[in-house]
This record gives sequence, C-alpha cells and structure tokens, in this order.
Amino acid sequence: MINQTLVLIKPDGLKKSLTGNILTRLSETKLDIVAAKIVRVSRQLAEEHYRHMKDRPFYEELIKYMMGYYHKKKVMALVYWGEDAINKVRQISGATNPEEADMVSIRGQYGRITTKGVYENVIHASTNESEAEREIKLWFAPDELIVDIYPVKEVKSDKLLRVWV
Ligand code: 3AN
Repeated sequence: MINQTLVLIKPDGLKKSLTGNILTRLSETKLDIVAAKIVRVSRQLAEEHYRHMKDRPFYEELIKYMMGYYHKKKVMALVYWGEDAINKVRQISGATNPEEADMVSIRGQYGRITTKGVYENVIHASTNESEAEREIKLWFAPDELIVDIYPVKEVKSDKLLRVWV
C-alpha cells in the first residue's frame, strides 16, 4: 500500500552533522522525497507535535530537546512517499530507545541517552497513517508538497503575507 510519512531530523542530528548520513540511510528505502525544509521549532509547534506525550514525566525535556538546546536550533522536516513508506522508515529508524534500537538502524547508529535521561534519537518517523496525516498537515502547507496527498481547498484571505522584494 502506498502511503506517506513525516520524517524529522532532530536538532541533535543536525548539530552532529548527520544530515547527509541520515538521508543516505533513508535512501536505502527507495522512497520518494516529496517535501523538505529546515524549520526553527517554536514551543507551540513542539507541543502540538508531541501532544500525546503531555502526561509523560520527560515531557518538558522532550519539548526543549525538539526546540533545540544546542546553538543550532533547527530541524529538517521531510515527507517520504511510496510503497509502505511508514513501515519502511520506522524499520530503518529503529526503536525509540537508542540503546535498545538495532545497532545498524539510524537510532542505533547515531542516537544516545543523555545523563539527564533525554533520548536523543536523531530522527522522528510517523507511526501510522492517521499520525502521518496529522503530522504532515502540522509541519507543511499544501503548496510545500510536490504532490496532492490530502484534499485541499482554496480560501480567499486578506492575511498579511511576506513576499520577496
Ligand atoms: P517514537 O518517536 O519512536 O514514535 P514516542 O512517540 O513514544 O516514540 O516518543 C516520542 C519521543 O519522546 C521519542 N522520540 C523520544 O525522543 C522521547 N521519549 C520517548 N520515551 C522516552 C523515555 N522513556 N525517556 C525519555 N524520552 C523519551
């Protein structure tokens, strides 16, 4: 079944100069990249992304981690599309806990647990179709994807827009 998934290279992945390595590992899946950008993560975006983790004891640390506590406060967001994309990317990403992840998975290779107990696991990958839809719509506007994955509508707006001069 063809589907799509949100991938985030988290701030530790960017800080450690792992972007190329992670994209190379992901290219083993032979999936298509249909959207990509660098994002500075606001608290609001981090909280919305991890809203299902709100009751967990490490929630505050998790939010700070996603916003970036190194000087490189950025995340790379991508959408991968193709046959069984969600499972293929989850598989190559490895388990949530980088110490338990398969050692040749992305998290197994590059992740760590800090002395504070934060799982710095370098990558996020959507878990299922409904989460993928929620997350892709949260991180990307329709025009930032090169394919129409979900239905869109056109709205007239007098919103202030920033344009190039
Ligand atoms: P996954 O990212 O593998 O889907 P989730 O959704 O259970 O896993 O967890 C979201 C994020 O919360 C993880 N990527 C990780 O950064 C962090 N996390 C999960 N469990 C723990 C934990 N026990 N201790 C610290 N951080 C955790």
